[in-house]
Amino acid sequence: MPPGKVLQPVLKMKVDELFLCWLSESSTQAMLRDCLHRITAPGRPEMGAGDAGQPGPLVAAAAAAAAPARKPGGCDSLGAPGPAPASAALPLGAASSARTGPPVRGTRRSAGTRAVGTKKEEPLPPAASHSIPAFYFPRGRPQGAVSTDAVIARIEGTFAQFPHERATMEDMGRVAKACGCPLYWKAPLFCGAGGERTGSVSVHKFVAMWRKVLQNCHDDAARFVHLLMNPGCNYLVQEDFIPFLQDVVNTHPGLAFLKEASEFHSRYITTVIQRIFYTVNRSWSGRITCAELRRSTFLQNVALLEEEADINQLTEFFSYEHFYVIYCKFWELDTDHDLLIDPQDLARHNDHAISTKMIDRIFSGAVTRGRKVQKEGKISYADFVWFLISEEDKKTPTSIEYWFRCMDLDGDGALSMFELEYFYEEQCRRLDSMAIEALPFEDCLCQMLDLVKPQNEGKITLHDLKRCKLADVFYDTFFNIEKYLEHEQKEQASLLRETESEGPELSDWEKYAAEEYDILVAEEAAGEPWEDGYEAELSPVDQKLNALRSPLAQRPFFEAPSALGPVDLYEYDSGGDDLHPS
Ligand SMILES: [Ca+2]
Ligand SMILES: [Ca+2]
Repeated sequence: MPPGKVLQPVLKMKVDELFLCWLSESSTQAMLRDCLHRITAPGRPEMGAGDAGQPGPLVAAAAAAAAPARKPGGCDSLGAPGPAPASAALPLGAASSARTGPPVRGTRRSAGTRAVGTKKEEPLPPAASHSIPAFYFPRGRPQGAVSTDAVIARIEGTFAQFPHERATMEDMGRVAKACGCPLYWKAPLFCGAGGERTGSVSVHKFVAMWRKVLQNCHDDAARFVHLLMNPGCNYLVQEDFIPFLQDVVNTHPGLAFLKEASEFHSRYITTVIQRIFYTVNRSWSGRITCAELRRSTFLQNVALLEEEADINQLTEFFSYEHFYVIYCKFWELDTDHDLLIDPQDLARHNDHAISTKMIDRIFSGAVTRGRKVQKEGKISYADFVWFLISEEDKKTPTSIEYWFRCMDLDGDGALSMFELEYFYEEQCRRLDSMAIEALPFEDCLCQMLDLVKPQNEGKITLHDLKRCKLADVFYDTFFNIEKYLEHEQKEQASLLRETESEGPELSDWEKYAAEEYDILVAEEAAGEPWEDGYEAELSPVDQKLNALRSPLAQRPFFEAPSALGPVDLYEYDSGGDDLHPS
């Protein structure tokens, strides 16, 4: 017998029992009698009414609260697994998901229990239950009275200054400001009004579009998604970000030096899109929903683009230096420069630090998108972005998930002793070949269990690894020989101290990127890796460009940038096979 079916009636009986128990208390009866008097006596009818029907309204209100929640849930139907209700609304959010029976009941019961306690003095809970406020807003929480008319008037005033009251992309900065949006919303606003197709937007079309957005989308996350999404979707896929990022490349002062080098635009855009999905798309669905966007810091970063002229300060997504490091690292491995790398290429990363077993797992499809590339045994530049960030910072949630997917050979959501031994065996062999005595697996296992302290012995879950704060040490022990030896040299205690004192310091990734960038620039200054027409007196900006120009000059082919904004379209084509709803 399914346990749910047994459980639910029993819970209901318990609720009834508690209710009867409460009802039979003499204090309750006295209070009810008192309330009845108040109903019959004129003056305070609302209180009495609420009280007399106490259990009724409670249930009704809960049902009413659940009902509207179901509808927007349907909007999200295309079904990114999981992340529907915002975590901020957790206690009530749990009750909203109509399918999970127990939490709903749990909430109701605890409300009733609380009523028993407070009932005696003051009949408060029924009044509160009358107005359980709406708590699920997939398109943002409606703000009080926003004066749409004033905003529209401001927009119309701005358009009046343009020839024929039509705005081109160049005018959109002023339109964005009239809308009250951060400057770099200009391209999304332009796209949202169909400007991409026609080259300019009429005042009527824009106002109609923005009015609709203001009416339906109540916060920045919902608006941003609405402006860039494909009609009928409620999420953003990778290519939806292209117009926005192409505009950043075209107009951000921190990227001005990249202006003529249009061949690098697509590389930069590809990189930033991957970083956005890496950090924001916590569900790994390939679709960023409003809820995911809202939980992330992406829109704050978009707003910062306006204030920060040095794009390298925006290390989370937009940093040019970070892009530069990732691209150069890829370039070193992709010897034939077809923008694909095979397992042998990837194995050369960091001087063969990563085990072959792990390299094979990366190519197994556990952490990559796109069947086509996978079938040919190669991964793309976009996949490499995920790899490098995960490899160099094993403490972030996405990174911990990335390596967990790789190590969980059977995909059962736990790392078994067998799976750990499978990876450790190669580490031992490699240590042997370096004439270093490896710890027997049993001893290593003890150390690791001590480090991770899994909740259930005999297997390690994702949750265990996220909680333990030393996922990097754990992972490196099993597949990165170089970093494993590094960790070994440090005391575990000092590792912990390091972790604890971390705070808002640089992340492992930021440290890595900064160090590597300096090395690359120094190498470039010394004329080491690519020396064609290099001159020693170049500004750092020119150095950067030169460094990029030289590898690209050797490329056998290059896609011409399309009007939309050039990104490695084949990546999205192959990714699209997986992503399009069937
Ligand atoms: Ca290649
Ligand atoms: Ca497993």
